[in-house]
Amino acid sequence: MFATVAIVGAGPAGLLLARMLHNAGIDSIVLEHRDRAYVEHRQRAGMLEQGTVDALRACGAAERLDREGLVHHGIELRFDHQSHHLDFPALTGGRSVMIYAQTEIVKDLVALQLAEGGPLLFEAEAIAIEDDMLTFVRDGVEEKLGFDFVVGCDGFHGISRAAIPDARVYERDYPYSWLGILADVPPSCEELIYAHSDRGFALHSMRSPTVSRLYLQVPNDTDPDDWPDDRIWDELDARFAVDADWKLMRGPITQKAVTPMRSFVTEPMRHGRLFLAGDAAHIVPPTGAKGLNLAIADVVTLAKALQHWFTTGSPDLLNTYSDTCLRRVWRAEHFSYFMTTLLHRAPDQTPFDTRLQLSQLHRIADSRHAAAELAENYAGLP
Ligand code: FAS
Ligand code: PHB
Repeated sequence: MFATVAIVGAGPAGLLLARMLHNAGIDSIVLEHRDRAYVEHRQRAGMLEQGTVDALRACGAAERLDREGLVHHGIELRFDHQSHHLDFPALTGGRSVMIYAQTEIVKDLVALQLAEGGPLLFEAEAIAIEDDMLTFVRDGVEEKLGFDFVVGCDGFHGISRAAIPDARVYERDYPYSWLGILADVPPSCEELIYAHSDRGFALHSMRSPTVSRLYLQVPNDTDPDDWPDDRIWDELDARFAVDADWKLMRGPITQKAVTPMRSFVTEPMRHGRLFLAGDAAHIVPPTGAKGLNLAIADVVTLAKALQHWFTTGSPDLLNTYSDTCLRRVWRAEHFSYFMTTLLHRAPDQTPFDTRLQLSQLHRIADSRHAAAELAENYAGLP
């Protein structure tokens, strides 16, 4: 078996890359370890930067997104029982963001790939990547796949990162996690609420006019089963408390999961014919809503570089891929770290630390410049 571009992983990075290469007339094969149902129903991100929406539209994968996506013109910061809205278009020269679940992006891209694209092999686990060949296992049988280029879109737990010799790793683990829920209840807000409280962080997001997505900071190693619905809603009520006429609507919780928080970057993101994209190369704490958007930005950059190579024979963009991506990655790493340490309550937090957080939050609420810095990073830098 041979493909011009072998893609390991059918998450948003691998699937969008395959779609963009298909549109550019470059053949690829996508290998995905899990089955279709698992990949399409794994609850993850939901906040899309304008660049992500533009990329999906440009490759013809945004028809349902444009019908069902929720355009948001800002976020609310809630602290000291007060609400402060950040007006993104006013602060960023017109940029907005969109809520559309990662699961839906994956479903849309899988459908397109199966209908029009190259092979998308589910339950096909890559087990070794060599210079011009990879080995994968399907139905218990080892198979070989030759390639001109191989792209590791296999996420944080994939194998591709290990194929880069002498990689430099930068990482930070956080002393808390997120308990994320899906609830069959209309959102209690038009746009997202990021709440700082003495009890810890909480985030009110959503998936549709009838489904809410909420998160609350919990200790690492929290067992979701220790959090019955009433306990979750009571805790969220306490953390979203505000001196205003506002009520958190409750409803049946249909999904609960705990996600640890980590910052992680591996450099470089390329070795010879092997390129890394998305979570295979970097992880951010989800407080800045950057993970999915970084993955998309990586493959947009790589698709352009591959198309440049095949149309001009110039390796220039391939040679600068890693540095180009890492500039954006480190900006997102810093912003995600900033938002996480600003809003969460560390187990060893002192009253001094809390005063510093509140001072920064008041600065953002009172200063157009400070608010613009957050809004520009959140809505996505060009
Ligand atoms: P993915 O991890 O999505 O996809 C990698 C794919 O590769 C998987 O399908 C995997 O099965 C496959 N794979 C792995 N090894 C393989 C092998 N050897 N052979 C073949 N296939 C293999 N980001 C946000 O912006 N906001 C959030 O709220 C948010 N919440 C998250 C919650 C969780 C639990 C996790 C884990 C991540 C979350 N993220 C969030 C980040 C997330 O959205 C990622 O940034 C995004 O999924 C990255 O996409 P990919 O790089 O495609 O990796
Ligand atoms: C989500 O809707 O899942 C979401 C939104 C913003 C974040 C994290 C998660 O910062």
